[in-house]
Amino acid sequence: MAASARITVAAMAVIALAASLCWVSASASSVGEFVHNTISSHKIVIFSKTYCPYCNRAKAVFKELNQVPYVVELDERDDGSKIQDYLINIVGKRTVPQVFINGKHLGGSDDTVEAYESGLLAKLLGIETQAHDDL
Ligand SMILES: N[C@@H](CCC(=O)N[C@@H](CS)C(=O)NCC(=O)O)C(=O)O
Repeated sequence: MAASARITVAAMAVIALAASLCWVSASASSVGEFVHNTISSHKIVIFSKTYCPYCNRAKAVFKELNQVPYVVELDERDDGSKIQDYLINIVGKRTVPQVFINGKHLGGSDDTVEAYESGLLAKLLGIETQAHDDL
């Protein structure tokens, strides 16, 4: 192969590599943007999976409190796995559910039930509650 052809091939490889790095980074930042926008624009956010019993338990808490959370079902989205990976940066784990109240991380299902039972959740939501049902 002539020297000029080798240079052209090398240049094309560099351009392809740069383009793929840009694509990966744009896709990661759009996932991050989605996560942060979602958390900051809804009072209650649950990152969930439709078939997850722990997620159903967390959803039941909000139903009990007559609150309607904004639910992101990760198993119903093409970028669900990327969102779940991104959430590790914020919550330190890869399990669902992950619950956010007023932009702040509350925790998973156990944390949500605990906060419900202690009255902390009602306090965070600024609502009154009566006696708690076991969930
Ligand atoms: N103790 C955790 C349990 C959560 C959990 O184990 N969730 C399962 C789904 S039901 C999970 O995230 N598994 C890993 C995955 O789905 O990627 C909590 O209270 O949230």
